[in-house]
Amino acid sequence: MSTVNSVTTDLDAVVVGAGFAGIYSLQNLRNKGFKTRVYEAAGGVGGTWYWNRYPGARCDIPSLQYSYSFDETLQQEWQWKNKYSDQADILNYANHVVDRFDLRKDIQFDTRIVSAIFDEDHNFWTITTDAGESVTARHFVLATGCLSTSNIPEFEGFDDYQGKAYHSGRWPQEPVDLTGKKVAIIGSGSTAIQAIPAVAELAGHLYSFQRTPQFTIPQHNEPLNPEIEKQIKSRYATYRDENYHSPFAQEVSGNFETNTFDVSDEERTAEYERRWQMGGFAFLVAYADSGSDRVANETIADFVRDKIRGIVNDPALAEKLCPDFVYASKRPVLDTNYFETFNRDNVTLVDIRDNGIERFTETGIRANGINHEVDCVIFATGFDALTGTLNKMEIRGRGGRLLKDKWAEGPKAYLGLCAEGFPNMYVITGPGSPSVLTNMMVAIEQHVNFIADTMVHMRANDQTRIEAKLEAEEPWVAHVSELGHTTLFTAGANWYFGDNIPGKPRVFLPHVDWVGYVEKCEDVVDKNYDGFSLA
Ligand code: NA7
Repeated sequence: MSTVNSVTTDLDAVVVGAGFAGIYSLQNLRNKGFKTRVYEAAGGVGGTWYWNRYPGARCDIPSLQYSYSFDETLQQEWQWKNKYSDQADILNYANHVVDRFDLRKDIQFDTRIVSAIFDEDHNFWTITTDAGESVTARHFVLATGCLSTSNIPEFEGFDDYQGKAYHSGRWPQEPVDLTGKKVAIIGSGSTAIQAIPAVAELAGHLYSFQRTPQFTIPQHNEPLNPEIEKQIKSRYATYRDENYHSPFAQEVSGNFETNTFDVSDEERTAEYERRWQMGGFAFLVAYADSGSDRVANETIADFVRDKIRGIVNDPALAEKLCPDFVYASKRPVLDTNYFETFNRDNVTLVDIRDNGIERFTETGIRANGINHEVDCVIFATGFDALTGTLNKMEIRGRGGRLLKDKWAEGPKAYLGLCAEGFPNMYVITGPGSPSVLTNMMVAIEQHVNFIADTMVHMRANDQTRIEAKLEAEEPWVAHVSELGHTTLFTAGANWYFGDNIPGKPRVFLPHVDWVGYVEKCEDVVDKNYDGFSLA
């Protein structure tokens, strides 16, 4: 509880969201003596892993890395089954952490925050839930996730459709039986690429509605090798520290010295083959210029297209599955038997690249003049990334200004964490921070540590207000964009820019240089919160 300027707040901090960011915020802030409460719209913890229960849902970062590092005993004791964990195992882990640290009692479930209003005379937030309950807190922490607002495009005739329909990111809590059913999956991003092989095993027939074919490389998931586990756990803290200081905040065996055309064609192909067998995100850093030079990048694209032609039996179908954009200008995908699945008799690719979906009908989806009758449609159509969830809330900062209005032409936040005009408010892995271009667990821990340490600093110095300065925020936003444009992440239409949401301002949202970002945050603190005003 805080008492300043004769105002006592109910709480030191309100945290919105009980995914991995919210869970660690609660653990860390409570540990530092801050009275904290988490509000969560869902009926349980886990965030992304609570909602994304679609068949095949799996993390694309190895679990020995996609897990908390803040507690040595936790990381030593917890045993993962597989190299890459599925949704159920990750959710199980989230619940374990919550119970282990006795966090559940400070999480209010089934409660959505609808508004947060800042009192600039007394430096606190009044936060109101969908049940009309209001609470006051000095600090307001948005742990709402980067991909938490589903995108369901509008399709003509959808109201006529009589079958079932689910968005992957709002998958029902009760089991969905797809056995023997005719199923449509719309989309060909990470989600669809995970779901298609899993659903094909169950469904009577699966129709994959593909607008843009994707690059994907094998994940090569396997039971966790006990030797590797032992080796990592014998030096876990050091291993975490190495990853913390590595590009993308994870272990990637990158080649940062040699350029693509420094080696012969044969040598390069052998290297790509090695990386194909290795799986994971290994291609992105095959050579120093793979992610920045278009001609170099095209050699990766050619290699993957040849692989597709080698896997898919029908040559015409293989061509339809071949992507023609810059590799990694859409988020690279990892798969298990994705292209192989199109060799099955019960799978049909519906190529909607030219004409899109015409309309939904009572019985299914009409495309290319054909009505595909289905029992169930799965929208794997992505998310209003990074800003969607924040813009839905009524968040009013100084002068009653709405965050949504401040962000009308694109989100602006210093370090991708704090917005000018919105004191004592923090967006964990927000737009303008490395977020989705990293191992999210590491990015979350870094932001939460920054916030918790800032609050400790403020408490020690009798400060009740921290706010990003406009003169720091504006150059930061420009810097994130400029940096992005030095890479090929910006070389196409993608959700990093918000291209998937009609009307969304086109701004490149993630900061591409994790290592530089961490150094900047450390520098900000060393220089007594450079770019912030503290009062
Ligand atoms: P993505 O990567 O945004 O993929 C969405 C897919 O849905 C993509 O193939 C889109 O095609 C397709 N889409 C979107 N709207 C339509 C319409 N109107 N018609 C047909 N197809 C459409 O979302 P995911 O859930 O797969 O992955 C999101 C992230 O989650 C992922 O990057 C990981 O970080 C985890 P398009 O490419 O726009 O032509």
